[in-house]
Amino acid sequence: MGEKDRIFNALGLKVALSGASYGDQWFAGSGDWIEVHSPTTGELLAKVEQASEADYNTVVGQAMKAFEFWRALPAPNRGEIVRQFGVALREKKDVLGRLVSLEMGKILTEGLGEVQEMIDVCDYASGLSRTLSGPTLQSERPMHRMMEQWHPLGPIGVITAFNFPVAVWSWNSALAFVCGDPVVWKPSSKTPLCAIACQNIIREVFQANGVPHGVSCVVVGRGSTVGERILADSRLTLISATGSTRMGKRIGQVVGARLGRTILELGGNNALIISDKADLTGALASAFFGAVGTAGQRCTSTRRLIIHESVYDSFVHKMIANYEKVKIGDPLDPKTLMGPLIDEEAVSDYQNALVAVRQQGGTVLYGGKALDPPPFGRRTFVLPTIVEIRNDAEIVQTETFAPILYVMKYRTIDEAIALHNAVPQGLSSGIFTDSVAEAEKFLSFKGSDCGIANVNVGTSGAEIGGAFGGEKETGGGRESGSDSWKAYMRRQTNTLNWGGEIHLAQGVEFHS
Ligand code: UN1
Repeated sequence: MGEKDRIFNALGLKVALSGASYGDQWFAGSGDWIEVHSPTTGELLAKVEQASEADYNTVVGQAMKAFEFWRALPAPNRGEIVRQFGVALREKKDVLGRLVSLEMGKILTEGLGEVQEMIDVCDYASGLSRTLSGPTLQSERPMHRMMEQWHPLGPIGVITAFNFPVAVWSWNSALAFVCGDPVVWKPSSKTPLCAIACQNIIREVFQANGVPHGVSCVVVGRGSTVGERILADSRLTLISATGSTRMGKRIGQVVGARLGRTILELGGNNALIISDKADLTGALASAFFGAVGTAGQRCTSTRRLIIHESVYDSFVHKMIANYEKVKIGDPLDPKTLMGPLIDEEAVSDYQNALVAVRQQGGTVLYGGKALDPPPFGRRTFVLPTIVEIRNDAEIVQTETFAPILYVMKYRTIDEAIALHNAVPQGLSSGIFTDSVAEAEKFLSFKGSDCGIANVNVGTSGAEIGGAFGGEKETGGGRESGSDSWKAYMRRQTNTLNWGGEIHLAQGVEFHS
């Protein structure tokens, strides 16, 4: 049995699949199939029949029904079921990590790391299920008490991108599940197999615990039909979406028009400042992983290096030496450091960005082209690329989801921070420095304007315990750790009078 068959068997996948599920059988009746090809070899992995609008309605109807049961189950019981999901993921870690590599193209250690993020967030959410707490507050009225409670919201919509085809769903759903919300998941049409596999794992756990169908739902479907339906559907109180800024603006408009809530985690344009006062060995390793890891297809990928002029030449030289050694090929081969881009469209984006680079005064220092001869005869493999260019070039201001790193010089730390912040996006950032003053300035209100700001740590590979998300065109949403759970619940402020006498707040007197 080949590797693909072994993965498929272990995860309940077949060559022809249906793309809609509320936990019972898979179904879909659109007659509209998508073909899923390996980004590495081009092999047809499977065909998936997408959900029609009617299928979508069936799924959301089930989610609405399931909410009645799910919200009544005590949160620690919900947490216990999410804990069991984490156990199931531990058992399937290897095979699910391999599926991520097979379908999405990231190297195996990163595929496994992605499943580890799922396990970590299950542990986190299960602990959290006992502490979804609100404060008690002091009332100005005698013998009154105030407090806050958090209640489940209802079914929520989760829209995810191809680049983290399993982890981002789990950050949202592990939290949503302990908070009492069913989840309707629309995965990227580029990676539906990962979604189907995740649903197969969780539905077994749910069935073993007597959870009714509808708490975990998947709809593989077109953005123009199912996607738009999700955005406009007022039964889904919250839409949590990961993807491009362009997509996020559309979601913000449509969901905003119905006064629904959103958690948006959109494009990044993440920079690392490399100070002359830094441990340059650590800086090099972090910049290299940030820029080349996942073939530059993380929203946290390092896209810009802002390097002190006194160390610029030697640092860039060492980066190039590292780039020259990158082994590009099959992501499931343990010797490979960089797999393919997701598809040929992504390669066109990479190539178009390089045309723009040349038109806008940039110089390609390394890479800049597709691999020749192409591994497996495929157009999806490109060289990781280093470009010297000005920060204000238009192409540097936009996120290209490819391994292109822009390098530039600075003189003073204030100039570095100004360059750092002079982009429309605000997800992740870092500075390498051993100077306390520089580090503190970078983390201060005058420093990085991003949702994530690190010292002597790269821009990508955040842990699940922190709130994840960013500012400006990144959309402002937060997922995963810290108090991100609050977005998945509704807050209720309570005032209780235990003294019997009616007192009006603000000293108002009102008698007949
Ligand atoms: C994403 O690219 O959408 O911080 C998520 C990281 C990962 C998550 C990335 N933990 O790079």
